Amino acid sequence: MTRVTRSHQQRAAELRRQLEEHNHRYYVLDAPSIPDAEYDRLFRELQALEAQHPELASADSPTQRVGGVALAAFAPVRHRLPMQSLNNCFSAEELDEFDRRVREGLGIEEAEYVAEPKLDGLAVSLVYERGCFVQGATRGDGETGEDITANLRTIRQIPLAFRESGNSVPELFEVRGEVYLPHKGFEKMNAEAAARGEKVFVNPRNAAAGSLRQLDPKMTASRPLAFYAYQHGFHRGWTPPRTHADVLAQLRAWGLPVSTLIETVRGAAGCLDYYRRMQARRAKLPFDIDGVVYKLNDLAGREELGSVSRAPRWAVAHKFPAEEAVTVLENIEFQVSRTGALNPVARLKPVFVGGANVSNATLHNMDEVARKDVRIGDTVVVRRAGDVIPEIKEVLPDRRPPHARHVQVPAHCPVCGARVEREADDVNPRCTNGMSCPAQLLGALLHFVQRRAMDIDGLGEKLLAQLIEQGLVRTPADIYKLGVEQLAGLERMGEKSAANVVAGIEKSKDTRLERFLYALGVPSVGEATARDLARHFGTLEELIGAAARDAAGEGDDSIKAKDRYAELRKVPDVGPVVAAHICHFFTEPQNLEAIQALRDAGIRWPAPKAAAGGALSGKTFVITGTLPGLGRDEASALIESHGGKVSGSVSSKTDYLLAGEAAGSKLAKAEKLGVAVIDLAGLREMLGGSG
Ligand code: 5U1
Repeated sequence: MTRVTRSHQQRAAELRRQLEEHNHRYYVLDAPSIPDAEYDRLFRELQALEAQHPELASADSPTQRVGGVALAAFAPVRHRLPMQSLNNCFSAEELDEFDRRVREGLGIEEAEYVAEPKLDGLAVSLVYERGCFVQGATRGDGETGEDITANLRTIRQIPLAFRESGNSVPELFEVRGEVYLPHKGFEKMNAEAAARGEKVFVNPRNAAAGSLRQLDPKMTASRPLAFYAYQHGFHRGWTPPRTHADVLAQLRAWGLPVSTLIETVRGAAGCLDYYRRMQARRAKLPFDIDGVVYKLNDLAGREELGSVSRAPRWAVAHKFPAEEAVTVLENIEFQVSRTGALNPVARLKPVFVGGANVSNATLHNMDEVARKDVRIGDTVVVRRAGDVIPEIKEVLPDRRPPHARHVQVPAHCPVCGARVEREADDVNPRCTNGMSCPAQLLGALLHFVQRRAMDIDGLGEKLLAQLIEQGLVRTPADIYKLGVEQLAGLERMGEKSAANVVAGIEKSKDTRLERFLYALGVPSVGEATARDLARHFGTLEELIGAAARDAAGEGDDSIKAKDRYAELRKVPDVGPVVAAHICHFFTEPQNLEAIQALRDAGIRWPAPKAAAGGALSGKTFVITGTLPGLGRDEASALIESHGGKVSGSVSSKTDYLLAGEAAGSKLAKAEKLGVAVIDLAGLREMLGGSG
């Protein structure tokens, strides 16, 4: 090894610059300017130089795309700003509705939109620190994703460093976009898998998802994944331009791939025209798209409109119609869900539709079966849209055979034999056996152990079914009594696997309150509501206390319907129906016993930090206008770090409007609703002079 000299450093820098440039031309612009052999020669020269002088190594060198060792698991990453989802529209009328809401919300005659293809891939977040790619994550539940940095680095279209340097590069910048698998890559990957005698992927989306979730980045590197950037996320040290189109131009200038199919259009008519043109081009595109996305171009207008229920009001996905196929319905069976509902499921003669083999389709409920007059033996149209569960669209009555027959709801549960009942206001007949029904128990346990709930590694459906069958698990708390000796005796379980499962169970005891609440399976409480409950109440005791107080008012006829469940309804996004479910769940003695048993088993979570005890705990803020010296993201982070919640729009649940200069319609609405309006100084005062 020779001593590294200035000329070595210069040569390494020059090689990296050239390689990045060729990479960009090849992968992003699709316009290579040198032959592959020449690229390989430059690459090998850099590799040799770095091997000779390890001091020259740099994480953003093109030689370092596939590096590091295989991981044991992906670490969680909390997104600095939630990764929202999009509302969908399926018709020109729904598009008009969306456009009308945007125009009315902003008080304008015509809105300008950026129209983009909606790729059928996986949303990811890429964080660049001073222009260097430092962290990549999956969307996860929108608030917390998984750290897949090493895998994303292997995607050649993702620049390891921005193409610009100096003052124009932000201190911190988050790019959002979609990882997808082009058709060619998908075919190549499946041909290779078939040649090895392995299972092939059914569609590019599944193949892309599987590739990104490889613990060994070398595996991901071997998959021909691609990426398109479509949005900015959190940023520091960057002043956003006026429009989304300008943001996209900036992303392109930094070297990120942005779809060339993106256009700026005017009004709903411009959107619809774009939709029709994309629909016509869809079959010829080199990748799957399942619709188009329209986003308000004006960024200030977006701030005004805000979000509702975790989706922005300023954007919408216009989905292409679902794909359909005709097949024969061979049987209707009833599946018992974790809530005891007997859901009719159509067993079909297998048919390929919407990129997947389909042999089961949902029939939703018996009202739907009656409405569509579905009978066993019928020829039916099956519809499948994207990753949505396939459904029976309609029956073809002309093709009904004479032996076609109606299906009856069984009087007894097909799994446990208990009585089935249907209450007057319920669309579903239900098994009346609660957790004593193995199907309900299995459903509840599968929900309980899933990754986003208690996250117990190794406890899959087959193992849980065996544990139930052998009577080893009758309640979720029984899971925590399992030992290696009991598990090792089960089918396909050695000592080592059993020890791994026990370790997974033990590890799951350290959790977070929101995960525990979600794991309990309270009717109509999904992950987002569980999180809101945990944030609002801070402790389980507070939540149970509020449920008890709300329940006490239930029998009081002097309380009007709209005032019922007042405490639970203080939680953002919790309305009367959800509040009633929460109230009933947390006052039912059996549920409280089950919760106590779990806590006795050792399940614990950290005491609430600022989130509950902070100066702003339980208060909901909306931010509007320009705040002196503080970006909106920073203001949101400040409020949240003191336990407050930031919402996108003013409603009767808003406690404070934090208003800066040039506050617009939100200020007027707050004044109309009597919401307290404060400025930045007022916020700082509430924080006791801190922040
Ligand atoms: N093209 C495109 N797809 N897509 C998906 N834009 C886009 N924006 C998204 C999502 C989820 O989210 C917005 C909320 C920024």
